[in-house]
Amino acid sequence: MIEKTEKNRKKIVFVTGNNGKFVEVRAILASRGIEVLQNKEGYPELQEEELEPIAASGASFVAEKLRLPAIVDDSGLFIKALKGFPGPYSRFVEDKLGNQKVLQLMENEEDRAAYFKTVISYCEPGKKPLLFSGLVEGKIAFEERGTGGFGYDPIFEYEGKTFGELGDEIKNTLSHRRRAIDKFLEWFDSQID
Ligand code: ITT
Repeated sequence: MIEKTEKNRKKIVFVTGNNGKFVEVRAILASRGIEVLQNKEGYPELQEEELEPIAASGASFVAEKLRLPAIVDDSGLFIKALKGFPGPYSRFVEDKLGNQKVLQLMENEEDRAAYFKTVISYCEPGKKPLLFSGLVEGKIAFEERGTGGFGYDPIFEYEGKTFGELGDEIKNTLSHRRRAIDKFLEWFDSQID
């Protein structure tokens, strides 16, 4: 059962080293009266082709370690013309190559289709991790545009604007992360009396 620290107020630990993610999740959950505490201690990430097992094992690890209910978020950008690359390797590719190199890989590709996916895993100590996923379809832009968001946002176009151009507030109404959190909230609300 979820800990209520005071009337209508709940706290969840979000284990992430990514401040962009943390700021988004904190904003979305704050609007629902949930306080999100960032923990940057990390967790061992499985090498898998899918985000789900990575998120599930991470949430389970941190819930046992902290002895607290915790969420982790594993996300990726999946580009159709590159057969889903960088997908689960998105962090590594952002660090080692960056947006400009990803755009170069896409230089001669007509098919710009791509999607962002987030898997949120929530776990309480001694319990199985739960999974909630969200996906948003878009296109890879031809150049970086916009200064909002983080990571791949300047090269991911949704209905003509990049996530970097949309700004955090609008991104948070329709993003992959928002869709995953909405599913989590639906479950979370059903657990509270
Ligand atoms: P944690 O595992 O500590 O949470 P991370 O940055 O390593 O942080 P991921 O592996 O889930 O997290 O992130 C995959 C990559 O995709 C990473 O480079 C992110 O910056 C990027 N990314 C994730 N969500 C994004 C979003 O909403 N917009 C743009 N880029 C995003």
